[in-house]
Amino acid sequence: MGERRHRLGTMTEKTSDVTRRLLSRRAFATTAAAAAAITPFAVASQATAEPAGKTTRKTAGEPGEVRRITLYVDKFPDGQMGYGLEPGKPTIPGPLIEMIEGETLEIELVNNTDVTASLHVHGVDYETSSDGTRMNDSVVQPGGRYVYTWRTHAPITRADGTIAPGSAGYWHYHDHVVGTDHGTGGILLGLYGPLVVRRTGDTLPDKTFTVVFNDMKTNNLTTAPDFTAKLGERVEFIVIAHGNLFHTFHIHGHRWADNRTGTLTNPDDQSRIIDTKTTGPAESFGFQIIAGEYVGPGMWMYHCHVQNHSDSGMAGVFKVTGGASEKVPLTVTATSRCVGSSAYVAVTAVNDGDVPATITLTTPYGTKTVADVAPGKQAYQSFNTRAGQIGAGKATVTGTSLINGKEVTTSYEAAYNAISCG
Ligand SMILES: [Cu+2]
Repeated sequence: MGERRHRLGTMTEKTSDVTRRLLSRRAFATTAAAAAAITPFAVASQATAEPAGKTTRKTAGEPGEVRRITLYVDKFPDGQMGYGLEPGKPTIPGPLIEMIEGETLEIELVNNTDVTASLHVHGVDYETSSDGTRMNDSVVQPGGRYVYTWRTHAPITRADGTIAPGSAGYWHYHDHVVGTDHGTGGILLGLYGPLVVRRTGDTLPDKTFTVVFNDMKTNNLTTAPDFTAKLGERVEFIVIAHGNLFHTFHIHGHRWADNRTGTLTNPDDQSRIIDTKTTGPAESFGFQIIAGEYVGPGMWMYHCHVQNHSDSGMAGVFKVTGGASEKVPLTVTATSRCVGSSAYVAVTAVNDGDVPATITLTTPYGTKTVADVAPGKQAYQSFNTRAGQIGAGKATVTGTSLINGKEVTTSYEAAYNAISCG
C-alpha cells in the first residue's frame, strides 16, 4: 500500500480518538461548564454499563437538554479548509459530533478564514435560521460567529397511529456557502464532518473511524488513510460520500447489519448482513464491528469497490493488532555442559520483540531474573548444578513486556540433555 505518511492522513487517523476525548472530556465539559448555569448535559460517552453475559457493554445514556460547543473554521496552509474544536486546529473530516436523541446542541461557529462559511446539518431538526444557507442569512462572515441550533427527538406514535421516526442515525454536517450557494467549494476543500445521533441504550463503540469518499479522494487524501484497532475492540465506522460520484464501501473480513445502527439488537433481527454498501453524494451510514472477530488480527483492506476508484487510491488498511502477536517473542535455549567436574545448565533467552522485556530463567538449580532486556539483547545464566552428573530436564523462561499498554507474560520451555562430568 506504500508509504502513508501524509500529514492530513495522520491527523485524520487520530481524529476519532482525539475527537472523542475532546468532545467528551474537554470541549463538552468546558463549554458545558460555561453553560452549566443554563442546563445539565449528557454525552454519549457518559456510559452506563449493562451486564451482557460475562462481559459488559457501554450504552448511550439519557439525553440532557441543551449543550453548547464551539466549532472553528480554519484554512490549512495548502488552502484546504476544515472544522475544528480549537482555533487553528482544523481536521478533515471535522470532529465527530455525538448527540443523544432528545437533546439539543447549540454550535457556535467561529469563522477564522477570509471567506464566508457556514454549517449545514443532515438528519436532525433545525429552523431555517440554522440551515447554513445564504438564502436564510445563516452564514458566517470572515471573522464572525453564529450559533446554529440542532434539535433531536425520539420516535413517537402519532395520533393517527403512524410512527414519527426519531433522529437517531449516522448523519453529517458540511459547509453550504463556500464556492457556490451549495457549498460545492467548501465540501471540495474539506468542510465536512460526521454526526452520530444515538438512541438511549445504543451500544457505544470503543473507537470511531470516519471515511469520507469525496470525489476521487478519501478524507481529501489521494490515498485512503489507515486505521488501527486492537483485536476484540468494538469499532464504529461512519461512511459519508460527497462530490459527484457514487462509491461502494467495502471492508475485508468483517460484515455488518444494514440498518440504523449497523448492529443486530436481537437474534431474530432480520436485517440483511452485508460487507459492501453503495453510497452517493451526501448519503451516510455507519456500523459497528468487533475488530478481527472470527478472522483474527492482521491488515484488513477497506476500499471503494468501484474498481477504477480503488485502483486510483480509494483504498486503505484497517489494521487489527493483538491476538497472536500479543506475546513476548523470545528465542530460548538450554544446554548442559561440564565445567571441570561440575555439571552446569546454561539458559539463554533472546528478546525478539520490539519492546524491552523482563526475563526470568528457571531451572531446578536456581532462578535468575533480568529486568529490561532490550530488543535484540539476551538474558543469560549458567546455573551450577553442584553435581557431577544430571539427568535431562527442562528450563522454563518467562518474558514480560508492556504491549499495547497491557502487561503481557509469555512462557517458554527449553530442554537440556543429561550429562556426566569428570
Ligand atoms: Cu468510489
